[in-house]
Amino acid sequence: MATSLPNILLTGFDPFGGESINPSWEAVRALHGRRIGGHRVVARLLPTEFAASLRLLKAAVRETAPAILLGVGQAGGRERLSIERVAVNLQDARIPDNAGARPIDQPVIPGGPAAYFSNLPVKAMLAALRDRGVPAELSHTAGTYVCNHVAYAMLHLAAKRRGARAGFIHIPYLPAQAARLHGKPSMALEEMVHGLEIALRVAATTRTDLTVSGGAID
Ligand code: PCA
Repeated sequence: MATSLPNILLTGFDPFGGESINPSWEAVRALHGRRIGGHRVVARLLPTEFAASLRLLKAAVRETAPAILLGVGQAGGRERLSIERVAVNLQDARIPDNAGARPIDQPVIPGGPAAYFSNLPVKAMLAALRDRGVPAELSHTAGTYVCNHVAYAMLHLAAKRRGARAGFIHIPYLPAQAARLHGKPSMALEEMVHGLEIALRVAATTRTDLTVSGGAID
């Protein structure tokens, strides 16, 4: 029965920084209700706000009791699906969030560890994306803005819930956004949705990650 499937909580953000669209919500909402790897996808919109995003995230976790949490956010300027490996316990906002808050050097969770690694099989996810021809990379920083904030909170929540796993993927601008900016890469929405579906399938069906190099020197 559909209702007995474990849930994947998949989140996207509303537009910020002067944009009128956020590719993360467009991509995420296309997967709402889908069955992937024996799990049911529940998509939720989070505001690009430090405080409210965590309130909504916690409520969504209580409501859906997810086995997997995957946050998705826009990283304008990146040219590939960017699988984040780490989130840090730091808020340092370059621009105010959508509520006007601009925290500087504040922790996401006071007293929490300095950082968490994603416990999703990030290298297997990357390999599957590349095999299927979707441009993807591992990233070692999710920044210090609202995406890192939500990624850190997801990993913190997953660490406290037995068996729960969490991660975060940054995605490029959509072509319509890049068309108004000079020299910025973009990716079609269908490609992003396809890529997220591949990544989620691997996450849902793979327990042990690949031991292959994914390191970076710079
Ligand atoms: N990207 C921002 C926050 C919301 C989003 O989609 C970030 O990378 O922090």
